[in-house]
Amino acid sequence: MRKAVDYTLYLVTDRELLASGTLEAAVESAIRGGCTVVQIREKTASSREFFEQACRIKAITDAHGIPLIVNDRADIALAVRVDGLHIGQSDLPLAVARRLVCDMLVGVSVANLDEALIAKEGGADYLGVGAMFPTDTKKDTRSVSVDELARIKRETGLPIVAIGGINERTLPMLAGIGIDGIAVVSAILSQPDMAASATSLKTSFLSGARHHNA
Ligand code: TZP
Ligand code: MG
Repeated sequence: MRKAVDYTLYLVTDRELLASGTLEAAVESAIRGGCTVVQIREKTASSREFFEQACRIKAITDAHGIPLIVNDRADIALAVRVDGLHIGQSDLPLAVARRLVCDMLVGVSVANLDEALIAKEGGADYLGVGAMFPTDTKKDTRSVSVDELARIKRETGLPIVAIGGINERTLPMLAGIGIDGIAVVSAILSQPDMAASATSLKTSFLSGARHHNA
């Protein structure tokens, strides 16, 4: 049975954004502030480093009952026995990833409705849609309009998290779409008080973007 996930505040990790301290401490603070799901994203780590980092983060997410998702790497997701795998359009094909991880959650990054419908057809559990706004955190992003995000939510009915440049200033632009959550990196990890930033983002999201304007 796949875990039901609360996607409200989805933290994606990036060690390079930390001004000080460990990623474990940052994740702990973000969870204390209200993050509901964590994705570990490692773009430069060796397989061994990724594995060991994921094991350390899993000890924290498990202690708080928060689901942990691994980005890109089905082998690491299986080795660490996390709750989910997140893949993009250049990663393993969804059908192959699904075969490998069986009933683990599988999330797919999409940037338009066509990709979203293909991911739904292939059995994705949720979609990450972005980049919604300009971001320095990921260089090779495609941009997605708020209208396209709304179409993806409406036409797929899947749980949707918006990603890319989401912060207190941009969040109001997502109001009324009825998305399930926001995925953030710098709006938490680059902030001096990560727990307070998480709490404030969550409150703003729950008072606006989560709701659907008919
Ligand atoms: N995928 C699309 S945009 C992005 C990823 C991983 C980075 C989002 O980072 P930030 O700091 O929340 O803009
Ligand atoms: Mg990827």
